[in-house]
Amino acid sequence: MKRVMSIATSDSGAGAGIQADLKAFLRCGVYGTNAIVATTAQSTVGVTEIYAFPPQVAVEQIETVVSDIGADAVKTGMLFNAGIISAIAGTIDRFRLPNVVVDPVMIAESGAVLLQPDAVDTYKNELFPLATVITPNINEAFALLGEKPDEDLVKDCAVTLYSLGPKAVIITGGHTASGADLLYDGKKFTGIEGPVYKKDTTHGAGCTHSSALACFLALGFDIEEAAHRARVVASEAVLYGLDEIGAGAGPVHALGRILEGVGG
Ligand code: PXL
Repeated sequence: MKRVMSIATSDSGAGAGIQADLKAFLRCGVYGTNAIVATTAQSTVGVTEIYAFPPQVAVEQIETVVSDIGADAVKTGMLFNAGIISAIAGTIDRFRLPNVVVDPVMIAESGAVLLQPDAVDTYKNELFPLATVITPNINEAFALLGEKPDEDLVKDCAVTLYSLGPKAVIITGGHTASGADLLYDGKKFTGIEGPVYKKDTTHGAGCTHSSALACFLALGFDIEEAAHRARVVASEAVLYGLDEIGAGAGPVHALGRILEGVGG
């Protein structure tokens, strides 16, 4: 079985973060491992607290897991501060980890700040150059460049992000009019179309997408095919999302289609 590691933050409500990543890994048929860099006290309503671990805590989890289990791909999610990002980049580089998907999580749907502002440069200088794919949403893509989101300039934005060193950029479309993801691999732009479900159960959609992308790269698909497949997994997780869980935006349900008719 292929092995994929999530390097990210815990969501106690289990809709996003490490918990969403592990559910997506199961959905995609890989063995998931994790390094927890920080933890949130969080529900469907919002984030009440964030506690970041010292960077070495994450480094030791990666070293321990990789030297036994190994990894065919890794995804990074919420990394919260510059010290953690820098330590993760150094460890990914030291172990030459393959198929690195970087989801530069910055702000939760609820508005909570999930990345300290002074950490943006560390992403750009240290982690993006090691990435196979980076997967910002449109708000994150422009925020990384210190700009306001503008759907007319999204291709320029992708080109600028590509120049920072990843092999490809996917600007996810969940927050745009068309809903398509935009893939740029340094040569061409590809629109990754997929169904857009008018549902509020989007908490964890970005995490599910980047995790699924890492899985499909681990499974040997090229970036474009992996992007199409990840889009399907993320859209389905929203479609099957769980309105009945909590009072806020319900969590996605990555296993919804597979579990249809079972239990519940
Ligand atoms: O969806 C981005 C995200 C990632 N990681 C954690 C989160 C969130 C959004 O709320 O809480 C832990």
